[in-house]
Amino acid sequence: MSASFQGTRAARAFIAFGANLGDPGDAYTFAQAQIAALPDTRIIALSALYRTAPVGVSGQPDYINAVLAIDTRLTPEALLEAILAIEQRRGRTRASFRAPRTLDLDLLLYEERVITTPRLELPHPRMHKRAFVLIPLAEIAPDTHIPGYGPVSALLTGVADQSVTRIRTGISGTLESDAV
Ligand code: PH2
Ligand code: MG
Ligand code: MG
Repeated sequence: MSASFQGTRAARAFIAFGANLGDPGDAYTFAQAQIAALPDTRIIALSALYRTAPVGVSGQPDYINAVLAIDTRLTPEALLEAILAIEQRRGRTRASFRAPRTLDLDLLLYEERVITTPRLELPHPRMHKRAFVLIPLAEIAPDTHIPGYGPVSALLTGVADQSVTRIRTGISGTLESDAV
């Protein structure tokens, strides 16, 4: 699924947002504005925010996760560099692998491209088993095909044991549960 703008075909790509330090609601707003300002790039859809239990790490605060769909004429490599630069502008430091973070932006998918380089792996190698990616992705694009794994919607039952709660943004960055 691709759109066309400025006369040239654009690629549909998906970016995962994550944060579990600082003000995640504000970080999501920041990320949206920064991604929208990238050259030859437009935001197509934004998922809600989700509060998620940390996966693969222990003793960390819950994460706030979301997924953005974009159309872009940047190459996958240029897009990756651009989102890593956005993390840096938010003051992201890499204390250690999987340390708590103020802003994590991961390139999940770029069309149905399969790329394996030291810098970039597409599709994102762990996305198919992470509810904190699959659930927000299914909210905005359930038919999305993950190369090697099939449609997003078919993978949801496999991650049903992972804790993910949809939330909405409240006033000045507070995050309230949607549950009533
Ligand atoms: N990111 C990680 C490690 N574990 N767990 C959740 N729930 N959400 C994340 O974004 C996340 C994680 C490394 O990037
Ligand atoms: Mg990540
Ligand atoms: Mg990352």
